[in-house]
Amino acid sequence: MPKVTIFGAGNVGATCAHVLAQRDIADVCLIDIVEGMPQGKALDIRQAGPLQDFGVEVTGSNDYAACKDSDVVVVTAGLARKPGMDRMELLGKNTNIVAGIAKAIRENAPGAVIVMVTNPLDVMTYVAWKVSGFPRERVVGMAGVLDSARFRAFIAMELGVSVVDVSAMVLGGHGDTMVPLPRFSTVNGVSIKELMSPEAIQRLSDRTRKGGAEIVNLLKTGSAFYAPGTSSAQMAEAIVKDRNHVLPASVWLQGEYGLRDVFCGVPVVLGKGGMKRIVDLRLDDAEKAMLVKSADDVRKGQTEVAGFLS
Ligand code: TXD
Repeated sequence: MPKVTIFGAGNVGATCAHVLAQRDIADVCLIDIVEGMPQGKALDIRQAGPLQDFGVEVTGSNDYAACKDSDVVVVTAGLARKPGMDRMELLGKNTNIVAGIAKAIRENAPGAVIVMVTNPLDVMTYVAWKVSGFPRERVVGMAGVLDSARFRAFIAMELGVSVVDVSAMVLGGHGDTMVPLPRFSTVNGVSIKELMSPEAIQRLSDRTRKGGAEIVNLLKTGSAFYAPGTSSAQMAEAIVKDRNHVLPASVWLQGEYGLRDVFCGVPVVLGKGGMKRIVDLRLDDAEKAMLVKSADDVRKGQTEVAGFLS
């Protein structure tokens, strides 16, 4: 049985663990610094096994070395902003957390594929890549899968059609400058441009860009986790099962889309060993300009964290 380790047994990490277990995809190891919590959640998920008909092993640990020999490591560990903490302070703290985890992965699971989830997503993926020293194929960030799922859900809600018929593509960094691509979004092969007014498409694109904030405002404490946890599980499944799934992921670009030395969300083929190839879509000028702007934002973040890493 393959092994997936999840750092951070909070809302997103525990949801991801449950989804992976439910589908009998892999043995799952949850790691967190809070004593007893990952062990307790692991046991709880295991006890859902007889009810949901799954039998994979689910374990919890406070020891980073428990990620030993994992095929995939999902990283959701991090701190949320506390009152009085500025953005840079949070960035420094999360950089330290992710760097410590990346080092442990390098030592204990040198063949793993890392799926980053912690925010700011693209910048934290850069930290994991830098510190692990892994080839770019084995360090991917989860954001596009979630952002596209949100866009798909909104399109289905608007048109009153089944979500399973809706495909959508959202590229760019995980932030306000993400790039929903209506031209590559379809309902059973029919472009949404044929099915919706330009105003409706704009409205749904904007709602997608602010999808995370919409949920934070409703929850008041904490952020979204069902769809983010399931998105992370989908990426882990694609890798473990070598599915060659085409989905957007944040990867280290080396000239693709005219972008270099930056982590940014683009469509990739995801399977055994991680990112197998980048799918180079032909973007029009407006789409390209939005992607460049989004990548510029990530680049600024990469420069900021470089200070914490040296
Ligand atoms: O699309 C995306 N990429 C995202 C990202 C979508 C949703 C959430 N996104 C980010 O994921 C979010 O902004 C956070 O940075 C992470 C995790 O979100 P979650 O909602 O799960 O946060 P929690 O519930 O606070 O969980 C974080 C856990 C918590 O249990 C801490 O104890 C643990 O991380 N933690 C650690 N674990 C291991 N090692 C260290 N050092 C550590 N520090 C904190």
